[in-house]
Amino acid sequence: MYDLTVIIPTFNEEANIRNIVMAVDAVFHEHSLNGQILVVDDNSTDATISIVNELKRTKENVEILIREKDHGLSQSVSDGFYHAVSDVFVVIDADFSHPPVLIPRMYDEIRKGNDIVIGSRYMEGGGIRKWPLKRRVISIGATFLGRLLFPDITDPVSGFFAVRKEVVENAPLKPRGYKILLEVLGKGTWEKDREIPFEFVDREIGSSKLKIRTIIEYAQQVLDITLYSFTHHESAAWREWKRVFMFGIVGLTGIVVNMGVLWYLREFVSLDLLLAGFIATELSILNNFLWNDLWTFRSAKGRKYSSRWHRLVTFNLVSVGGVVINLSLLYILSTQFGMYYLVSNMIGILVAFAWTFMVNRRFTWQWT
Ligand SMILES: Nc1nc2c(ncn2[C@@H]2O[C@H](COP(=O)(O)OP(=O)(O)O)[C@@H](O)[C@H]2O)c(=O)[nH]1
Ligand SMILES: [Mg+2]
Repeated sequence: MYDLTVIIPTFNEEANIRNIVMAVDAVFHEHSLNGQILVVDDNSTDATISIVNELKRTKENVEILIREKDHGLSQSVSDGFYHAVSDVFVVIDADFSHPPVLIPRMYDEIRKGNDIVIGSRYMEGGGIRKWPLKRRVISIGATFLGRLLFPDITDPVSGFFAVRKEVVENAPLKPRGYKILLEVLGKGTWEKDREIPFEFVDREIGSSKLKIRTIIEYAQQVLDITLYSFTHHESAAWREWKRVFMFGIVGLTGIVVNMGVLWYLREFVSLDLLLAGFIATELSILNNFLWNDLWTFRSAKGRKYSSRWHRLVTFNLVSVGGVVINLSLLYILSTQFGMYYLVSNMIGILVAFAWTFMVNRRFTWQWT
């Protein structure tokens, strides 16, 4: 039984495989770690397999798993989980895009009680070197989508991460495409995560295998995890969606308050329409604030560290911002882009909803 298993997925990596195995093994020695190295190869057509077999002769902690069907990076990593002989797994690329020197820190963080430790390119201190603009744009798009599910994780699609065996052991992973981490976050059983910044360096040798199909598969994967979270309320993504739904329900009660007050002020007080509208809006904002404060975000950190008045003022300002976004989109999309005004308004409402949710979550209630 090893302390940890470093899983290296490979496909035609003859130029890198020897160096990466040696580098990981050197890190093990330096930090007195009893580590296993598990190469999961998709039946490479170059010398990758023979090089690993040769390394195996002198290093008994090196293993290779050769896959013959269901070719794919995520599938390979997921197979690696089931073949590893330890309780902690670290996944790392073969092409030196991920620095092996961080492995001991990741392992430490797991031992300190984190379930998942992620090497992040997008947190402070992290970065990407030598990537063409196209790759950057695709990656930022993918990361943004992933963050909709896990807003507190800066790099939910990183290929460099450590995970405790129990997280993935019974998870119904449906591995496909490139983003195995997102699948682990979405379907795994975990509570605590930790991110460590690193600088991603694009490969010097060999070629990348990212294809258009990969992007389509990724969109399917995000959708699948979202649907999964709707029916598996113990999942991490549900923790977030639950709050979005609660926030939405509160928003609906706000509409009822708004309409009711407007009707009352017009019918029984005969107030000026604009004034009545203003009071109705303000009261509905107050209604929404109270329900969100007492229900949606009842266990938020911000409720301990800020006064209710402070939160109310922030919430009010964010709501006004939401109205401005809604009206601007209604106006711009209808007049500049010729969209049917009810459609522009619907888009405006959705964007304003997303804005008010995210900004209030972050600033009013300091949810993390
Ligand atoms: N087993 C397996 N490994 C793969 C596959 N595609 C890529 N890899 C490995 O996954 C890692 C990252 O792949 P790479 O092509 O460099 O992706 P990029 O860094 O995102 O451009 C490398 O170690 C590759 O050898 C695959 O289909 N199967
Ligand atoms: Mg690479």
